[in-house]
Amino acid sequence: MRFRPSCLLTVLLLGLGGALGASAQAQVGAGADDGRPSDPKARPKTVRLYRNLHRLAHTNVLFGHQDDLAYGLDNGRRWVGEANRSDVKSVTGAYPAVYGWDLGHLELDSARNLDAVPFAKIRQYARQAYRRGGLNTMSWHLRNPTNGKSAWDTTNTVSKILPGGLYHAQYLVYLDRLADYLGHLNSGFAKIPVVFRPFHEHTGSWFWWGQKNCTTAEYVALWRFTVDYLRNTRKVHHLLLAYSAADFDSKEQYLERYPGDDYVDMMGFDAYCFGDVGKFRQDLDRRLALLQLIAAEHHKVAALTETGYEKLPAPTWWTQTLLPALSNYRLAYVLVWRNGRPDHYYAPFPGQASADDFKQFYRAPRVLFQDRLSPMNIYR
Ligand code: BMA
Repeated sequence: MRFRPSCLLTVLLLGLGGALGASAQAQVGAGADDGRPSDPKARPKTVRLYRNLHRLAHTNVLFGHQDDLAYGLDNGRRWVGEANRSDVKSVTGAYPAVYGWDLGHLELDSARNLDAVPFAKIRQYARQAYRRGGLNTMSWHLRNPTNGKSAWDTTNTVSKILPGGLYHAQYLVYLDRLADYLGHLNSGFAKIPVVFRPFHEHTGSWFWWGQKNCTTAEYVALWRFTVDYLRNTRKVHHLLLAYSAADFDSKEQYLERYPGDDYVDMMGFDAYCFGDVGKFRQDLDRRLALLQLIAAEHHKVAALTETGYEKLPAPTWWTQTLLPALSNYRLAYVLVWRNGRPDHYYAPFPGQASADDFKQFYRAPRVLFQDRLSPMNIYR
């Protein structure tokens, strides 16, 4: 649904009942900053999705989960690849609104991603999510093109894969595989719009594209080259580009490696809770406030692109920590990381300590899961 400030729409929105909070309804259409995506040739559904995300962020935040449909946990044991299963749905009755996937190892022409999810399955899941009216976002923990080691191999790399570099041809092989895959993400004749989030957490130094592992000019050149190649050489026009930092403490730091308004649609950051819940909340608030300001100045959509508290030991983390932070800012979505192992999960499953609190979080008017998002049709 696009939020045009018309009477008819107001009636429709009110008719949605609990779909939007009371304060949210009052704001619909007010001061909407609904620009076009940075790609001048963005496909119509991608353009409409972007407008709707801009508008929705005034009133709601979409809840997302990485690898939600691919696997999860059951009393601490793993389930993998069961049709229509989702830990988020097992607890709340609803699928998440945002589905995160990772394309790491696609560049190797591997059948499975770095977390063993088959790429053929990711395509099916993305299609299911899209048909339900959900949003797909894809990150890319791509291998180091200079030596084939992992994304966490911090050997000096970026200068060597840019045009003129010794490993540029190898990077093009990686990019072509990415473009082939994205180009075949479709539902009928329509390409499925994707929030693509490459070279993430770049203010940290744990990936080969991280802060200490390349210069600002190199990072920016890598981003621009990648986007130009996908758009101009490979004609991929169904992406919204997400620029997503790790920790940052100022606007200057956040923007230091910003590739420019023509290359970015969404601005976000990744932030995890590591036990000190109070500190997490403080840091999160400070960064969300900065992000909201920066995104508004650049007319971009803001999102909390990754968050979570591993193993969720605090039973009320959802309603007492995350929700109050989300409610204060304009964010299109928040995504928690994957339920990968009994010692590495970020969404509850039935019986998990925070499951009841997560049900309350699900009922918060501001937070949208798939059930309340679907009728809004973000692609229309
Ligand atoms: C990390 C962990 C890893 C995983 C990687 C990419 O945060 O979850 O186990 O391989 O993300 O999904």
